[in-house]
Amino acid sequence: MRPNILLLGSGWVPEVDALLDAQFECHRLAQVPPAERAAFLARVGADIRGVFTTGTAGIDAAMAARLPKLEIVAVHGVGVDAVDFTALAPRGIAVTNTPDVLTEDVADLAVALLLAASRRLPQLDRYVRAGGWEAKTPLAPGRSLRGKVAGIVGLGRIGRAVATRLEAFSMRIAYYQRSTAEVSYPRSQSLLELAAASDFLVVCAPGGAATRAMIDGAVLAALGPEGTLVNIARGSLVDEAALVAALQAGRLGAAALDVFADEPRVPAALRESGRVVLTPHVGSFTIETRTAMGRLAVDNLVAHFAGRPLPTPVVL
Ligand code: 8YV
Repeated sequence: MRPNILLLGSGWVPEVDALLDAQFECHRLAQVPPAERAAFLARVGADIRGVFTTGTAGIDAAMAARLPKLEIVAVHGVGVDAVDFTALAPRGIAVTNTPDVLTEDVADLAVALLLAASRRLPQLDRYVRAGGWEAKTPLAPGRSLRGKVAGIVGLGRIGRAVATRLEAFSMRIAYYQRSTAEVSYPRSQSLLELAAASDFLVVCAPGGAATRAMIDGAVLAALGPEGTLVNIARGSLVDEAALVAALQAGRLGAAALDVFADEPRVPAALRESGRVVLTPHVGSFTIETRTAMGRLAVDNLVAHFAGRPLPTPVVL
């Protein structure tokens, strides 16, 4: 009898669905109309032994409670902040994620956002489309990167990959995180100190209770009217109301954001702002990386049910 798997969220490539269907009895919650989900879970919940979920969907305590035979949660993503470990750990439920395979593409998007904000690519694109060039409408210049300070918040795998790329633009790198990393970049004593020293603050730290709203009004004010916030991590790290207020008051220069507090909802004030670049949480969204993430998540499930060691367990 093939193990029953519950799939939460969406966003993996079709090849991954095929891999899952080849190994497991798959139950896809996203394909069930919202009004019918409770009945669906009441019907299949007791048979579910594995969950395949995304970094943003995760699994909460209420869902875990409906799955009494749950043994493993495979997260298609590196971030596990949406997984309720307090509900899973006492039951001995394993959690896996997909580190490393997405590092380079997420770092690429951070740099793309930083460049888009500094060189004002969305504004320039709109300018050309709207005929501003032919009409000789005045145009504001961008800002160069050379010699500027990129402050990296969280120098983990992705933070380091971002730093390496930005060094190639002759930027100066600084960072802040609680522990000191074995790198030659200077570590600021506090997030506030890093923001004050930075022209671009690039948020790469994990989400979760420890980092919630750490980018607050004071940090944004320290980054300043010529500073730019780049966030490719989690929306929860930023106090979004404070961000909107800082942009509106001109206390912050610009923001380039791939992640938001309440995805997929983006505050109207951000959507209407001329100082922001917005993307819909797509750091890992390339065919290559999403295929690699999906395969790794499936490999974890297969290893678990074959009694083999998990390729990428999350160890807290
Ligand atoms: C995806 C992510 O949005 O890896 C993460 O933590 O946020 C992303 O790669 C998501 O997990 C895709 O399923």
